[in-house]
Amino acid sequence: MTTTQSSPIAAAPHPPSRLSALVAGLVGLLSMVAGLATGHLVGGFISPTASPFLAVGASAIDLTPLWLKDFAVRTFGSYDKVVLLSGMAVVIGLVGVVAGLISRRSRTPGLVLIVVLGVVASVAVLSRPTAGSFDVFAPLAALIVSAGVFTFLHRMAGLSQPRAAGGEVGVPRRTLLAGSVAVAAGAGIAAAGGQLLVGRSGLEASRKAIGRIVPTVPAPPIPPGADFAADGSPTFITRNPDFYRVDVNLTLPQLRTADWRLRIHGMVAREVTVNWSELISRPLIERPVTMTCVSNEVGGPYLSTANFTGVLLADILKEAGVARDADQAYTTSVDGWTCGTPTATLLDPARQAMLVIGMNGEPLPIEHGFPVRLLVPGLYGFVSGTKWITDMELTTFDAKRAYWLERGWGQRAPIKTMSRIDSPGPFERVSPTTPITGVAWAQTRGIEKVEVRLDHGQWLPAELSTEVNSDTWRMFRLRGRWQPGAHVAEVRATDKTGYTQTADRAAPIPDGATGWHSVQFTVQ
Ligand SMILES: Nc1nc2c(c(=O)[nH]1)N[C@H]1C(S)=C(S)[C@@H](COP(=O)(O)O)O[C@H]1N2
Ligand SMILES: [Mo]
Repeated sequence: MTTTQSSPIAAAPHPPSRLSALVAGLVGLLSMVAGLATGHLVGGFISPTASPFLAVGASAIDLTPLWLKDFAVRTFGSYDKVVLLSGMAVVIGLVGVVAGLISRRSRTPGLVLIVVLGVVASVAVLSRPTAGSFDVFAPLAALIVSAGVFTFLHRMAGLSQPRAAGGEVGVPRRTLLAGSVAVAAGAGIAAAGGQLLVGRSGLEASRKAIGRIVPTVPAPPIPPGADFAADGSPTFITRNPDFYRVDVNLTLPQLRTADWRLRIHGMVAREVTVNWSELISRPLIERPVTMTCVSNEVGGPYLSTANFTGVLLADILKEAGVARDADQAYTTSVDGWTCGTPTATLLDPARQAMLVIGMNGEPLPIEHGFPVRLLVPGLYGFVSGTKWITDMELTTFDAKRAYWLERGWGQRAPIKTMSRIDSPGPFERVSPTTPITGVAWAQTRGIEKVEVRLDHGQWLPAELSTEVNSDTWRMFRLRGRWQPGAHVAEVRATDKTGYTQTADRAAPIPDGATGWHSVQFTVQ
């Protein structure tokens, strides 16, 4: 009865004998891994550079001589960082094994080594250029967990050793093994969790680090008469969170400014590669542009307007020297999505195609293509709006087929002259004096006239909002006194070439919907 041990660890009667090298090494390795994983997780919550693992890696990069960096980039290409981090993991793992091996009799030497490493990691974290004082909690957590796990596993390992004297074992080997597996699993979960958080916040940090986008040539202020939002039209500028979003992505590409490059190659006289700092050192033009998706149904929501800031693409293409017969600019985003744009459109100075870095004064939101996207006024997004753009090949339409062309959509897709009623909404009950408002668009041509008719009667010219430029939408408003009862309102726009939008209904596929938008409503 009295020999029953409820807590074998606390009741160990003798100091443990020497640990086997294998067990000691494993104890050291696991405590190191547990500490680093914890530090990575805590760092994920604070800031990516607080992760002791990443901070040590970043310091290693800073301390690497240029020739070695060049060698790494040449040898490993874009995997250079993966190679660095894997190498570091191996070295740190080996140091952990050493911590175990020097502690086969007593825990003290291993604990001293762990504390020294904790101090080194803290120094690395705090010496990062963007370090905040909270960052030190990550290496501190790493140190505490590492020392704790080391103490715990070392004690358990000691108790599981056969006694020199009697060969009696305090803790079954199974228990030690289970403890080790639990530590390894916990470390794996913590590291993965940290990686998730770091991935996200690292990107946000890269975006935040840009600050406000200051254009060299700011857009003129938007005139107060540019919308009839008070009467139910959209606001002239769409707020970034409200801007429509269309892409094929389940998860968003994680591309930092420091890692961004655009390679312009193919049928060019000189291949050009632009990186982030080169791009933003060029003149930055700000312009409001209305983007539209080809999949927008008549009356649909897939169009929005923002003040975009970017670099004029025609200038960069001139530097590259595009071959005369290269009729297609075939662009690819970092995740492999492709897009074909007529080269002539990109080279047309009047078109002002841009490599966009800013949207409404902010760095491009991640879901809209951070850090850089293509924007070509007047073309539907699927043939012009490459987000997360990293590659542009000058080629021909015969030679290469882009993502949506392969799936049945058109090859050339200029935005069609269209209009939409926003207020009254479908089947809304309104007062007799509620104005009929909405939006019309014919990017590059501009809107000349919008007409509304009620119950298939006379077309009535609507009032137009102040024009901002021909690449943006224009709001309309028709005031009147409507009879009580049910009505149907229809709208049609005429652009500045004199073309009036057709009543013929066409589906969005292959190159954009046509037809008049109509709304039924009731006057009370
Ligand atoms: N990389 C990438 N870029 C893309 C797409 C995409 O799926 N992937 N979709 C395109 C389409 S169809 C449109 S309409 C616009 C939409 O841009 P937005 O989401 O910023 O409004 O992006 C274009 N650029
Ligand atoms: Mo689109």
